[in-house]
Amino acid sequence: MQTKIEFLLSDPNLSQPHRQIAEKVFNGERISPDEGLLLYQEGSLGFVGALANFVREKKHGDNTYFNRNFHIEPTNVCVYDCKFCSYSRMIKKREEGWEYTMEDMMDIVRKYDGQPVTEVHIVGGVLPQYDVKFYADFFTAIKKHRPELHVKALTPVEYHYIFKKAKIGYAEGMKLMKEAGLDSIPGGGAEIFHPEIREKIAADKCTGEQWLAIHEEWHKLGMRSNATMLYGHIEGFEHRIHHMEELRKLQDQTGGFQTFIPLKFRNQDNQMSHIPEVNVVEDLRNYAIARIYLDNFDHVKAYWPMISRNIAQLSLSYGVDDIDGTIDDTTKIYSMAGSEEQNPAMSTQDLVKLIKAVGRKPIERDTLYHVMKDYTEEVFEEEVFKGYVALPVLN
Ligand code: V47
Ligand code: SF4
Repeated sequence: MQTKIEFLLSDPNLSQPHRQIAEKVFNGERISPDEGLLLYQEGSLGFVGALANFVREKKHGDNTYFNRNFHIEPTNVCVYDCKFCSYSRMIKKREEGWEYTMEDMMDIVRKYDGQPVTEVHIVGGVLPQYDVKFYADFFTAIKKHRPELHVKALTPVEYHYIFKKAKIGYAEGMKLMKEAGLDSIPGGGAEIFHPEIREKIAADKCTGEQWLAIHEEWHKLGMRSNATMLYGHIEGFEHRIHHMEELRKLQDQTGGFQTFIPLKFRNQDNQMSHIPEVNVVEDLRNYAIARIYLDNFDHVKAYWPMISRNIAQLSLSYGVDDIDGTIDDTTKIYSMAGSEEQNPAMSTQDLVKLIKAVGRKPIERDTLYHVMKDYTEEVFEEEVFKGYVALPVLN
C-alpha cells in the first residue's frame, strides 16, 4: 500500500521546495534551517503531519510511551522574574507561597512507598536556601530511602544559580550532583534560547548558552537529559528554528538528549496574560515540525496536562510518541499557568485507554526508556471505551 508520504510525492502540484523536503524526510536525510523555516511559514497541517508521522512510525511504530512518576516542587516562590511564570517574584509574594524543608519533601517521597512509581521529578522556584549542599543531601536521602527510584531533578536555571553561589564550575558541580544521586536532568528552563527573545521574557536567569553548557557537562559524564521549548508567545518561527538548531548541534556532539518536549505558552496568572494563546493547529504543526527537524532525538513528548487529553491524543498522529507520566495533584505549576486540565492526574488505566483509543500501543517505560510493560493486550474490566473515536493513521 502507498504510504501517505509516497502519495504526497506523487502529487504533480506539490511545489518544488515541498517536494525536496518530503524526499529528504522519506530518505532519512536531515532538513536545513531554511527548510525548517519554510515548513513553519508554509507547511499545511496535513503536509507536516504526514512527514512527522512517517518519522514517528519509522522510529517507534505504534509504540506510545508513558511512565509512572510523581513530582515534588520544593517552592513556588522564585528570585527570578520570568514574564511567563506565575512563580516569579513579581507575581508571587513569599507569604503566599510554600517553601518545603528537606523533611517535608522526604514525607512526599515516603508517601509513595510501596507504589510502583519509577521516577521522582523535582523542579520548582529558585531560592537561596536551596543550595548545593541542600540538594546534594536531598538526592542522597532519596537514594538511601529508595535506591531504585530515578531522581530526575532541577534544570540549568537552578544549577547555574547554586554553582555560582558555591563558586564552583559546571563540570565540578554536575559531577558532585551525580555522586549525590542525581540520575537525569529534566528539560525545563530552556524557554527560547535566542537572546533577542530570552532578554524580554527571562532576562535574569541563565542564558541559552549556559543552559546548553550545563547539559553538555552532564552528557560528558555519560548521563541523559531532556530539552523543552516554550512556544507560542512573542517568538517568531525563526527563533524556534534557532532553538532547535542549537539542540540538534549539541545532540550531534554528545547524544545525551532523550526527549524533546514542546511546551505551549499558557497565559493565566503571569505578566504575559495579554498575549493570546496559539490554537490547536499551531500546536500540532509545532509538534510535527519538531519531529521532522530533530532527526537525532529519539523521542518527542506531549505534556498532556498543558494541552488537554484530547490534543494529546491527536498529537500521536503528528510526531509525538510519549505522553509523559501518570502524575498526581502535587503538580501545581501548570494549573497556575492556566493548564487545560484542572486536575492533572491520570491513572495508568486512563492513560492506557487514551492511547489505545487512537490505535496506538501503550508502553510503560522507565525514565531511560527501558520497557516496563506492554499494555497492548491488557483488557481492563470495565473497558468499553466510548469517549473517543479512533483517528485514521496518516500513512
Ligand atoms: O521551564 C512556566 C514552563 C517549564 C509556563 O523533562 C510554562 O520530562 C507554559 O520543563 N506556560 C518547566 N509553560 C516544566 C518542564 C517539564 C515538564 C514536563 C516534563 C519535563 C521533562 C519537563 O515550564 C519551565 C517553563 O518553560 N512554564 N510557565 C507557562 N505560563
Ligand atoms: Fe523562576 Fe523558573 Fe518561574 Fe523563571 S520559570 S520565575 S526561573 S520558577
